[in-house]
Formats: sequence, C-alpha cells, structure tokens
Amino acid sequence: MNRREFLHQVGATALLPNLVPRAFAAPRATPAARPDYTLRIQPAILDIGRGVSVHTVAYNGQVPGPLLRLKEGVPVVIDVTNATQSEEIVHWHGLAIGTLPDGAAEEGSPTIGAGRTLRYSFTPKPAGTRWYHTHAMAKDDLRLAGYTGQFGFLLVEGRDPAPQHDQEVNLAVHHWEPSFVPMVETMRATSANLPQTTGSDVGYKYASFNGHMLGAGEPIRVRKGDRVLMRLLNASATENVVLALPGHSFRIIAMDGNAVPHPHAVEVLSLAVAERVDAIVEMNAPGVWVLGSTLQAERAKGLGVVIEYAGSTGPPVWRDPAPAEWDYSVFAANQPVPQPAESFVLTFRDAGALGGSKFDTWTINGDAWPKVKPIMVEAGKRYRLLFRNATGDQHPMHLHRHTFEVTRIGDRTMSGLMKDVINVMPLQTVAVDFLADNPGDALLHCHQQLHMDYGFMQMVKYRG
Ligand SMILES: [Cu+2]
Repeated sequence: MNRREFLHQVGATALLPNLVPRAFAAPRATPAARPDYTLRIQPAILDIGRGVSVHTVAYNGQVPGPLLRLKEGVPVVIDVTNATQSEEIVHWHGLAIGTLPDGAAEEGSPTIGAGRTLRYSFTPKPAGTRWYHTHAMAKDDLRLAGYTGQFGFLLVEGRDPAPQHDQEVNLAVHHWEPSFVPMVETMRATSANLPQTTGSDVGYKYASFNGHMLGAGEPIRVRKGDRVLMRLLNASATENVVLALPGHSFRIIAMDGNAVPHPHAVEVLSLAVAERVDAIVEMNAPGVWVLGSTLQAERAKGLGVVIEYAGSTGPPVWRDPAPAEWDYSVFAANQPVPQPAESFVLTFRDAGALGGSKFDTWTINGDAWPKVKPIMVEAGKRYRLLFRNATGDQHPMHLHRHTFEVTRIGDRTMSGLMKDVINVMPLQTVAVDFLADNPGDALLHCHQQLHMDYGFMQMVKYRG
C-alpha cells in the first residue's frame, strides 16, 4: 500500500472527545484534515417524471451523485458516510490507485458498515472521464448495489486541455424498478443458435438520463453552431444501451476517459454497462430532438433526453437512424503491439441455474468465484487476456486499477485503444493487453450486476 493512500474509520475518532475530560478535549471533534468532498449514502425518493417516484439509495440524495472534479496527481480526501442499513463500499472506477481505497472488498478494501463513515484518500490518475459507484453485491435483492442510484461522474483533469467546446453535458444512463423476468423475454431467446440458459433475468419499468425520464426535467438547450462536449456513462446495473441523436453525429474522442487514436463520427453509439464515451456533437440541425435509445421500447421507458435549439419549438422529434454495427476498431490504430510475457485464455460459460438459484451461475475456465484461480503476474511485465465468450450474452469486462489496450476483437487486430471496460459479444473472442504496473490485487469481472454476483469474477495477483 502506498503510504499516502490510506483510509480509516472516521466514526470512532469523531466520538473520542466525548470520552476525554472536558479540559483536555480538543476544540473540534473533526478529523485532522478536512475532506475535499463528503458523500452520504442515503435513501432517496426520486421524482423521475411522468408522476413516477422511485425509492432508491443515492449519494447525497441526488442522481447522479455530486460531480467530483479532481486533478491528476493531486491527493484527494473523500469522506463517505453510510446512512443505510446495509454494508456499502465505493469504487473509484478507472483510477490506478491502491487496493485499499480502490473499493472492492475482494481486493481487501474495507467496507462501510451501516451508520459508519469511511475516509478515502488517494492520488487520482490517470486523467479522464472516470466515475464512482457502489461495489456492493445485490444477489437476488434488487433494492441493492448497482440497481440503486449510487453512481456519479468523477472527472480527473490532466495537463491536456479539453477540446474546444461551447458547453459540456454529462449524461448518465440508469434503469429503475427492477424485477425478475424469465429469460425467454430477452433477446437471446430469439437466436436459436446461441447457448440457451435456464435462470431468470432482470427487467425494468423505467429508464432515465440523469434521473429524468424522456420529457421530464429540463431539456438540453443549445444554439446553432455550438460544439457540445458530451460525456456519456452507462450506469445501468445490467443493461447495455444503443443511443442516437437524429440529425447529428457523435464525434468520439475518448473511450472510458482515454483519448482514442482515431476520433471518428458515428450516428449510433453503443454503450455497455460501465463504459464511457466523450464525444463532440456539432449542433447544426436546428429543431427539438430526442437523444435516446434506438429501441422504441426503451424510449417508452424513459431512456431519452430532449435537445432544444434556441428559437425552436414543438414536440421533440425522433427518427430511426440507419442500422449500424458497433465497431470498436474504427477508433483504434493498427500498429504491431509488444509481445506479452504471457497470455491467459479465459473461457466464459453459463453453468445454468445451480442449486435452486433464481439466476444462472457464470464460470471462467470452469469455475465460479471465489473458486476461480487467480491470474498471476509480475510487476513491470505485459500480459494478454483472451476473453472467450462461450455464452449467448454480452459481457462488459472490467479490470480494476489498470488500463488495458484492446489488441484483438474477433479476427481483427488493433492497437492504441485504451479502456477499462470492453464489451465481449456472444461467442466472440477479445484480447486485451495490460502492463502490470500497479502491484496489489486487481479484480477482473463482468460489470453486469447479475453476472458478477453469480460467479463472474477473477483476481489478478502480483507475485512476490
Ligand atoms: Cu457478464
């Protein structure tokens, strides 16, 4: 553990002055350093529009949580109080920090007991669009973990200035009011050639950007000629989304917060769970538009936001975009990449609903967490992970505390695309390379809450 990166329970310290004779009591009961930010994990009733209120848990009662603007390399102190009845933990997603502040119990990060406060201290890096969210488990209790409103943007400012823009808009996708649905209702059942499964899935009643269903809340107001920097985050527990803004394109400049080798404009963008995209949208088609899911059923649930040009009125317009395949490789380079010291083949399978469980268990090389054998690495070496998806589901794979380079998708090699989540499509093989440059346990898992809760995790461990 880095000495500058430490944390401790603040709750007990704060009580101490009451136990000390008055004459010796410190004038203030607060810890030595003031936190830069305080977050309170608390129950919240959110008015998401159309007369719907959802009961959830959110940071400081708001969705998304407070925007955290940090500076690369400048230490930060964040006090998090858990005002719920369940154990919680906060993960600072996409940061290369120590295992203790990282916020994954599997790595040994402390959890925050009900009613307790935990101080997180770390030095944020690398620069880019990161986020923070609960790393608790839900299992079959859909009132917990990723199903709640516990997520927020965390922007790490570096030396490079943001690209020139007139306004910035941060939009986080989330789905609400989860319930169990049989898998037969899901898309995979329509593909007879995909491996079939037996367990339940999760479906939702509502969806939103920034806690507002389509048509609720304020529209995004723009002027003709504006360059809008959009940061899009998929903070859904389980749903990958596909988005479009009719009449406009998204010039994608960064993925998961990291500049892409080839910025490229797309009309349709795919955002798997936990992925981020930074895009420049040139506002050159005056009108009132829907930025939303390409699926009508999802927009009906609320997954959209109105974009309104100054001087334009009328109901927001949606137009279906031309069908487009999502292709990560158009944003990547294709240079030779260094040979890894070692490659690890990880085969993902769906073991079905085991032992009377509602949900399927997911295995990596035949084992489910915590039985999955760790991946052993040595500091300073480069490694390759080959994700072989032998299931009919998509899996957004996330590696903690490291950034990886996507080096192959299917038959296509590529380079320079630096990410911390990669969506592996059904029956696809994806290779990612990473430099083992941050000793300590690093959790590798599918970010789909149902999958990670039911076996889909593995540890990367450093030797020595
Ligand atoms: Cu998965």
